[in-house]
Amino acid sequence: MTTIEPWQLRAEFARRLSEMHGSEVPAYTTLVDVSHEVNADVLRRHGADAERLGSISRVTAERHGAIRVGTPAELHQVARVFGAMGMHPVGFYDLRDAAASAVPVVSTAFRPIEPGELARNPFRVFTSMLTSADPRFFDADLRQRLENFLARRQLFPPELLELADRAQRYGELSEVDADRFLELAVGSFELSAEPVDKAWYETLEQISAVAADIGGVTSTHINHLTPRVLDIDELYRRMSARGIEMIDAIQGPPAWRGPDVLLRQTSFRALAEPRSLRLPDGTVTTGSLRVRFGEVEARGVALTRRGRALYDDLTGQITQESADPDARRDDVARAVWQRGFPDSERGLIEQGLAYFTYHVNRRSERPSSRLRDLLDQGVVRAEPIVYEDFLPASAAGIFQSNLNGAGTRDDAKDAAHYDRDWLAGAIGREIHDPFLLYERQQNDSIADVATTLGKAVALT
Ligand code: OOG
Ligand code: NI
Repeated sequence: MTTIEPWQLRAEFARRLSEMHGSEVPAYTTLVDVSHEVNADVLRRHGADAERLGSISRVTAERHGAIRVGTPAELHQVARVFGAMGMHPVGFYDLRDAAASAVPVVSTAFRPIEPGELARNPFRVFTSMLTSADPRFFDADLRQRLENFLARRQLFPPELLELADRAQRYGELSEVDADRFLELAVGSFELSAEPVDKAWYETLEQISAVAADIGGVTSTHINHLTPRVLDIDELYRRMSARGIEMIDAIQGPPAWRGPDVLLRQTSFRALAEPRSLRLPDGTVTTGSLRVRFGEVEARGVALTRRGRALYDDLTGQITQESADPDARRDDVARAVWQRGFPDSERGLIEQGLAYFTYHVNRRSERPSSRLRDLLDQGVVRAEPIVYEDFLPASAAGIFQSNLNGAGTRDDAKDAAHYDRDWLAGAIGREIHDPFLLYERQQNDSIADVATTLGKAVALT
């Protein structure tokens, strides 16, 4: 009997989700088409160099999704469904303070964590949970109503959760079960036709459009599905030229002459989608809601903690210097980077700013124990480890630029505390530290180099 492994479930889930989302949001299909065109052009122009941060087949299939849920119990169920597909929670993002507008969520990303699994299919889902206990957004009465509403809904059918648990327990599903699992999983993220209670939705919308999208409806849905592109500046130009309204900026590091690092993202604005609304007198009409947008991203090398601190510092400098009304943010950003960031991979290695794997090119009679010398001699080469995660400021920027009103937040009240340990406890799983995952991959490769050369080697 043929059995289906977690990575096959993940790849097929990503494929079917993409098909479903394309039928719901046609502009997404345009975004995917334009991304493919840009990628083909970059590949033609740069040849093998274009694939330094991932093979073209990986990049072409690569997507991240974004979903939003209301409670720890719902997030726990999400962890079961994604766990079946070999996707584990990585990182903790608190977007409540990263955004100027009211974005009352904390988030994690479910993704594969082993290099081999990432190579098979890197599908990841940025998953946000409403912070209903935060009194800056929800007073006691509204919190109670919200939590009662959320407690009554069911996002995932029990059959799906049972199949997910079976997949986790046995590490595989039969073909028949896999097909049923995928059908139910994709169905759980479709936009529901169930009428939205207009008054309740609007009550939450006054606080935050994100709160209304999560807690104002009885189901969840995929908010966006993001393709990866090799030249995001070119993509931005081509989408704008097609008359698609993009947000003002590309989030993340600037376009510059040095290596691509971390993550650059941009999006087209949320589109009005017809939704069925129930009015207070019980009649049902068709209205429209603007919630779902389209996003695209370019990925670069993963930074170490030190590299990340430098990134955050430069980002702060850019914000400060572009406050000057005569300054153009793009020019400021490029200047700040040229001044403060190494413009070569070798520079990143020297300063311990980014993660790489190391590989032996050729044997050597008496090899040095310093990786730096081995690189100079061409005995060893370094390959960048691609950043698989997200950036809180960019995520907040993407959320925010797709909200119409700023919402309300009462900063006189104390924030409710949520952190990584709390989230791990709530979903009963470890939340992986992204830095440790990259570091392990780098260290494993250095250990392999040492084994091959028959000599202990070290990075410094
Ligand atoms: C998530 C927004 C953040 C990203 O890629 O940083 C995000 C959402 O809108 O639910 O998707
Ligand atoms: Ni996203």
